[in-house]
Amino acid sequence: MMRFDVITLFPDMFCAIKDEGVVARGIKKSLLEIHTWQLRDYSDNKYRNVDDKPYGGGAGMVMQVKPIRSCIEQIKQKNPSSKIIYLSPQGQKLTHQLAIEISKLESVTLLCGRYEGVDERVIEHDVDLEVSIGDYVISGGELAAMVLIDSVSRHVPGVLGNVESLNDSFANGLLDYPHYTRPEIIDGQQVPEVLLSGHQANIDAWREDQSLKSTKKKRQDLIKK
Ligand code: 4FN
Repeated sequence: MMRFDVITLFPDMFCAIKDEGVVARGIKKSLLEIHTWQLRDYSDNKYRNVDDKPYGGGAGMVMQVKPIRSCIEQIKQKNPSSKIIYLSPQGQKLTHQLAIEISKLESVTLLCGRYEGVDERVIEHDVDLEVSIGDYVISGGELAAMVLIDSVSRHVPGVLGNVESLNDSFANGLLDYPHYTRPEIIDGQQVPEVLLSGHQANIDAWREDQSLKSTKKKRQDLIKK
């Protein structure tokens, strides 16, 4: 059983993964738990603010230490060993390998940034690991947290069905081979002959070759030295 706690200003966004798909099935099978925490509940004022102006001036607002620390403290009361991960552009890039590593943890707390992000003292004192999903601007850490939860959950034993796990094509670090389904011909486009041959060894060899060719052509960077 793997447990995710998520600290966010937008807990409702997480119904996108809680209600549908692989993660939802993992929850139904009691292999995963996702708990969201509304950061505003840990505000210390009646307006429920959790942000303030940046020291040194400049645009935007910064998420304050106090509400985040109070929320983490509450989460750690039940799960003292939970690793705190801050989703941020400064983080270590999320890869297949890192997803596997994170899936070995029993309990993970994901901190989602908004505005200009969190006060640096949270990162220094409270965060165990910073993770980034890629180099582009996004408006909040929530989508990144959902990407992480999805990619990590797939590696929790039992979450994927047998069929899905067999098709974990990235296991060899290469791009997938092309896929075809019925009909055999559509608008003059044919399914490659070998896939209809019933000769499994030939099919496997063809797919391996297609994977390698596609990776060399489209993603040279994925080819191991
Ligand atoms: N993003 C860049 C440079 C400067 C700012 C950003 C940016 C959300 C709170 C962070 C972004 C990307 C990948 C979280 C981006 C991620 C975020 C992520 C993220 C609101 C502050 C912010 C150089 C990457 C283009 C906004 C680069 N993975 N700031 O997006 O949280 O996890």
